[in-house]
Amino acid sequence: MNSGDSAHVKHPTAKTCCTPSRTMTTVRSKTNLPVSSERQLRPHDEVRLPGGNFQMGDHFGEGYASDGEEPVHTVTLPSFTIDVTAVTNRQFAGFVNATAYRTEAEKYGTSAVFHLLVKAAGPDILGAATGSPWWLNVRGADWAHPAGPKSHWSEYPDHPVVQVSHNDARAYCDWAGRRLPSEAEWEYAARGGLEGKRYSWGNELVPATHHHCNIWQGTFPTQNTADDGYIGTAPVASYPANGYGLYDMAGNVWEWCADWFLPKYYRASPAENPQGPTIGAGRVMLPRCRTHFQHTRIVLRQPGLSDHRAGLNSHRQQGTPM
Ligand SMILES: [Ca+2]
Repeated sequence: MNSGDSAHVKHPTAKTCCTPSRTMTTVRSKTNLPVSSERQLRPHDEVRLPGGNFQMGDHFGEGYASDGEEPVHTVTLPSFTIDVTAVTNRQFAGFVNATAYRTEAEKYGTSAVFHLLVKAAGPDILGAATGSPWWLNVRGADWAHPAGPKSHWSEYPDHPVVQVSHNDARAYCDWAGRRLPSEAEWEYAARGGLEGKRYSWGNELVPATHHHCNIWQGTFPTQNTADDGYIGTAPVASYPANGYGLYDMAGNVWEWCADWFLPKYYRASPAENPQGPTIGAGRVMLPRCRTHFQHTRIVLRQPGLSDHRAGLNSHRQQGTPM
């Protein structure tokens, strides 16, 4: 499917980072978990990006007004490093095994699973989300059982970990001696050196019939043709990297950023290394994904409460002290 410009109609309504400690279990992190030598468990491939200026925000006027993707504004960032992929199930299992950390989904006992992906007995399916009934509340769904009690992460070791809240993602980062990227860092990284493009590879969603990310094809939310190869999540790095060597900067999963979310923030955002507002309506998730072109654009942003978790919530890490 080629998105075509005619389809792009504006919706009407719509720190300090620790230097990674390489000593094992002798240092306590901010979440009171042992700080690991993550490289002993699984290398986090990362790239160092050059500092510089870029134009942040929606160049096409296609976003939901309530998401506050405009105005486009100049942002300057120092050099930083970022993981080349989202954190995988295998990596998150290393964290849990080392710390016995319990995610918020495990504490609550339930989480949301997309209705076509549920692997649970009938009594464990507790109901549908108001306003988005394709998300089902499933007892026993958590990072280790991403589709419900009848699934297990080991079936998908190289898929991005899901069912993690913002609090869970920060706990992981603290343990690894790293942090979540700011929203500005994430968008800068996602652009891959391109200026003012819609996607991290250009302006066409599927150029020359080559899929560059895992999203929905078909009639949402009932028919997914999986033209890109996947109905659920895809293993990380299943599609070409962007110009900075980063994978999956569109589609596949939502990724948490460090920033609080305020729709009006772009109107007053500082030009130098913005860190987001001091308080907001939840944390920034980028990019909302998987359903259509609107959810694949670099600039897409939406809030999520810090304990929000679902079958698409994931994260990647940023490694340079600020
Ligand atoms: Ca897909």
